[in-house]
Amino acid sequence: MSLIHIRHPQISRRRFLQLSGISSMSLLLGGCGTPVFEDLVGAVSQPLNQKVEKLIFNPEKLVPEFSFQEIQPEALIVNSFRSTPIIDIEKYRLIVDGEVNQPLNISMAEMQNLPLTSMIIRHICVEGWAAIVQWGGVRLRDIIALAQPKSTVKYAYFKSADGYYESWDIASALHPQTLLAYEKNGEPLPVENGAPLRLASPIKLGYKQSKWVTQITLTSSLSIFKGYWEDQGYEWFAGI
Ligand SMILES: Nc1nc2c(c(=O)[nH]1)N[C@H]1C(S)=C(S)[C@@H](COP(=O)(O)O)O[C@H]1N2
Ligand SMILES: [Mo]
Repeated sequence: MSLIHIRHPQISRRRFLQLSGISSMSLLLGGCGTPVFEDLVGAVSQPLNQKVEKLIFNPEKLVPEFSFQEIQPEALIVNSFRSTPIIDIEKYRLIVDGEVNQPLNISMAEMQNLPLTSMIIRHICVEGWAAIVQWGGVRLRDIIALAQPKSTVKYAYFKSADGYYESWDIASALHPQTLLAYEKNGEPLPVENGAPLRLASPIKLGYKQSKWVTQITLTSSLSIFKGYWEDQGYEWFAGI
């Protein structure tokens, strides 16, 4: 049983500045001045800011992970309901918006400078298959903390480049094992599996784990559209 491995466990403010690069951080700030800069750095060097902490109402029980030997490289079936989108990595940006104080626009280069977490978990698809997979990426809670959500936030909406969409309760989105993954089984994430960025989490069924995520919107209310499968009758919470 391995717990989550964090490659930069105690990331110092100075190290974070080096990793991010001040010039690229200005992109995170949307080109405006530096007063919020210290806040942004603080938000990642401590795992959560207080605003985010307030949003967590469930205990953060960690799901036990698997060992490296248990990975099943062939078992993860590509399950895409529309065609695989073509995404230009250089132009790709993850947008984080909604009820936040600091909307974000993050490139993959910036993403890869944030602390990397790796986990080995079981992916479960309701169509009757499962696979033990290693995912590497950034904790979604770190991205949410950077955006400085307002205390009204209860849900996260995920838009994907293939037209897929999903919504999650904020507690599940903030769970420490919910990642925005860009690696699969130690390799760069293949495009069929959702590159450049997909959700990966041991606490939700496969259809909640959006591939090719382009936009995350934090909101206080769910719309009548809850998710690609949910809107056809599948369960919304879909916890495991
Ligand atoms: N954007 C997008 N995300 C998606 C899907 C999809 O069709 N489009 N399929 C979902 C389903 S049902 C499953 S089981 C997993 C499959 O992930 P994989 O193709 O990497 O195995 O992706 C989920 N995320
Ligand atoms: Mo699935």
